[in-house]
This record gives sequence, structure tokens and C-alpha cells, in this order.
Amino acid sequence: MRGSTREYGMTSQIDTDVRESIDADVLVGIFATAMKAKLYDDRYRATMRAGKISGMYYSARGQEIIPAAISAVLAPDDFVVTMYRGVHDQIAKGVSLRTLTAELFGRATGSCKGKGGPMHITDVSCGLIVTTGVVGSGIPIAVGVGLSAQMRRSGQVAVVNFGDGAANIGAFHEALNLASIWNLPVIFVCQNNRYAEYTAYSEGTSVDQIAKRGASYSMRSMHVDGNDARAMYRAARIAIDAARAGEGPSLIEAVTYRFHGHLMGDAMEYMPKDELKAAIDADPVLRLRAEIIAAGDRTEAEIADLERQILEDIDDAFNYAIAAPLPDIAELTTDVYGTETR
Ligand SMILES: Cc1ncc(C[n+]2csc(CCOP(=O)(O)OP(=O)(O)O)c2C)c(N)n1
Ligand SMILES: [Mg+2]
Repeated sequence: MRGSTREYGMTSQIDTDVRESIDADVLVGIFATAMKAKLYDDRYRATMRAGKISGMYYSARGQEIIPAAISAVLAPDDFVVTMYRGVHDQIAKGVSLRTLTAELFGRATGSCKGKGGPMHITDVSCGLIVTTGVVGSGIPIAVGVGLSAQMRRSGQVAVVNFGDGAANIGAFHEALNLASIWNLPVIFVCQNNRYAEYTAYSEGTSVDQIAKRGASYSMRSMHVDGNDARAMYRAARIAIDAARAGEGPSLIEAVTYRFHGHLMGDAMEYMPKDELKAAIDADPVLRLRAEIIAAGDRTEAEIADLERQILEDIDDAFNYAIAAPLPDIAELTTDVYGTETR
């Protein structure tokens, strides 16, 4: 489109107070994914506390419903880009627990042969394109992934997860602008957990809703309760269906909360105790669990069985990763440069 002929018609703020009525099996699927991410995170922190592994860990506890609902809409060959606080996104996209845990532990059998580690979990085989440690840096990468899908006419879409702090980084604005101009199949998911490192949302962000920023880029935008499976599923469905239909990108601001501070060891003094307690009391995964049982969609015993199976899989993955070898020194210089594929 050239000169002044562009029509800026795509801007729309979609009302996400409306919740989707979801088929019971889909809802249980969202719960199973979210519970898997929760139990995995619980185990990871316990293993660190026991001194069995070291390193930096950015817990995503509290934010699990967001990727669980998104993955209920995504196809296996769609793409996801995420960030250091990303275990929930990685599990939801289908990275195997063994491969994931081995990579987190820096083992040779990890998804990047132990050379990526927690900050760079990548598993192209299931569409997890990359995990980044630089705030906001995954956002333009997802634009490139979306451009590739568009050029190949593959019908695939790219989802990128980032935090509220990342929405104040220049790359966020450049990426949204380009995705809008080129009508790319990208879904920008801001997981607004109300804090950027140790800075409260209102101290660092000029708008009350990040979703409002979508209007600057003529982009379909939604402000949604990311802890509500039905609302989150509806937002994901609108955005993903639109991207797949050639109707361009969307911005979803999913409001949530993180339960364990910025990283393991954070004293969390900047987070009001009553605010934290209220968030934990309303644990979205446990809330969904109770809802499913109350509605009669599954019995308590059926859910307990599901959780037992998840815990067995987690045990298996941790045992596998602990026993796995570290990368050989000869690996130091392999995979440093790409090879020509064309
Ligand atoms: C470009 C850049 N600046 C600063 C940092 C240090 N840093 C790491 S995480 C973080 C806060 C990001 O907050 P947010 O985007 O809300 O994500 P959250 O950690 O809350 O999930 C900062 C400032 C970094 N990694 N990269
Ligand atoms: Mg944040």
C-alpha cells in the first residue's frame, strides 16, 4: 500500500468481560496443562531449596492459565516465543518434561544439548522457537516468525509472551508497528503480572491498560483477566482465528499476578502483603479445579488421578535430568554457526 491510501480500519478494543462457554473437555484440558505447569514449578523450587540444583529461576506460579488457554486454541505446528519466566509457556507448547528439565539443568540431553540453559529454552520440534533473557527481545523475533509464515502461506501463527515491563521497551513498539503494517499473523501476549523486576506497574507505565497501546498501531486489542480460563480462551480464540484468517495481529493484555517475586530469593518487600495474600488465596489453577468439580465435569477422584499421573511424569523428568551427562567439551564449538538451508 502506497502514499496516503492506507485505511486504518482495524483498530478495535474487544470487550473481554464476556466469557466463552467452553466445552467441558476443553476446560479440563486447560486445567490439566495449567496444573502440570504449577506442579512442575512447585517441584523446581523445592529442588532448588533442597540445594540439588543452582542457578537463577523466575517462577511463573500464578500465571499458568494464560498459556494453558492459548495452547487449547493453537495447533501443534504454530509457533511460540517466550522469556526467562517461561516454564508455563514451554510446558503448554508441549516441550517434553524430560527435554525441558535436562536443558534447565544444562545436560547434554536437553533441547539445546545443555548449551542454552534456563534463559534460552528452544525446541523447534514442537514450535517453541526461542526463549530470551533480554527484556522485550522476543517480540520482534515473533514478527519475523509471523512474516515467514505469511510468505510461506502456511497458515501458521506466532504467539509471543512478554511482561508488562517489556511493553515499555522500544522493541515492543517497533514490532507492533511492523506487524500491523504487514498484517502479520502474530499474537502479542502481555502477561501483566503487575511488576517489572522490583517496580510496580503504575511506577513504570504511562497507561492504565497496556491494551490501549494497540490503538496506536491500529491493532485489535483485548484487556483480559488472564486468571479466568473462559475469558482467556475467548481472547485467544478471537486473536488466533483472526491471524489464521489473514486478518492480522492482535494484542492481548492478560492481567495476572506472580506469587514468588522476580526470581528465587527475592525478599518481595516491595509487594504489599495483603495484595500477595489475596492473589494466592485466589490461586487461578486451584479455582479452576474447584469449578470443574463443582460443575460435575470431573470428580475429585478423577482430578486426583490426573494429578498423580502428572507428578509421576515430573519425577521421571527430574530423575532423568539429574542422571544425564553434562555436554562434552568437544561440543563447545558446535552449533555456533548455522548452515545454509536453501
Ligand atoms: C533490556 C533489559 N533491561 C533490563 C533487564 C533486567 N531485567 C530482567 S527482568 C526485568 C523486569 C521485566 O519485567 P516484565 O517485563 O514485567 O516481566 P516479568 O519479569 O514481570 O515477567 C528487568 C528489568 C533485562 N534483562 N533486559
Ligand atoms: Mg511483569
